[in-house]
Amino acid sequence: MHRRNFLFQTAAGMAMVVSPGIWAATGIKPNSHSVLLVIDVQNCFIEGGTLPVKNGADVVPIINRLASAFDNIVITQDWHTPGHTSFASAHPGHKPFSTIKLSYGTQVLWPDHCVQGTRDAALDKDLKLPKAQLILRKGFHPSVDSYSAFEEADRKTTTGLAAYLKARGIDTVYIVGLATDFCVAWTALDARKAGFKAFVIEDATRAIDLNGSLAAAWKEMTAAGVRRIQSTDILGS
Ligand code: VGL
Ligand code: ZN
Repeated sequence: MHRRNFLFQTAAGMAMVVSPGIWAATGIKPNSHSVLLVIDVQNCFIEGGTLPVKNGADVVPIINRLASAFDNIVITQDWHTPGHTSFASAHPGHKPFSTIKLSYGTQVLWPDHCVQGTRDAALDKDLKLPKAQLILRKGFHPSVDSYSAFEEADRKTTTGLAAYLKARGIDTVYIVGLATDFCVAWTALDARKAGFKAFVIEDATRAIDLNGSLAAAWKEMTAAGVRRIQSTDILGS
């Protein structure tokens, strides 16, 4: 007997094949209202840098491949002043990877990293994103950190990214880069808060994973409606 399949787009842009009783994801299609947000793929977060994320370099070829599926690409750079408040070295007696209370809340203290204008802060040389339309720098206020590409850690100061994306008619963000549990997660959560649909492409991210931070980040992202997908969901296998 002939069985009919119905192919249609969901609100999230995911094509679903529906045959009697079966739902299967067959692909997620970014469109002209989507942006690929490439978070902090910088020397500092890759082997040989000042705050290396394990296997951080692995995301680069995946991101380069994903780029072909997007009309809109935005890159971010963590871009700290020397002596930035997120550096343990700015707080005598405190060690990297410990936490401290600052005026805006609890801050993880990091090794000095991604200092403005240094080679360490430059984008990874193998990242090939000639189509990227904006490079947004964040974390440049000496006394406020900014994991999120949307809003600084004081939860008051905007980077302007939500307004920029909305002015350009973008309603959906696909997030990749470093690190899954810090800048990627905070960006994804703020994207939801600002009203965007948000996908994190898991295999195009790598994590720091400090005291269970990776599991906690996925839990929070999932609860906020962030969709966890793989690059093959977009590119096929
Ligand atoms: C990041 C720690 C400190 C990140 C930035 O890009 O995830 N993590 N600064
Ligand atoms: Zn930083």
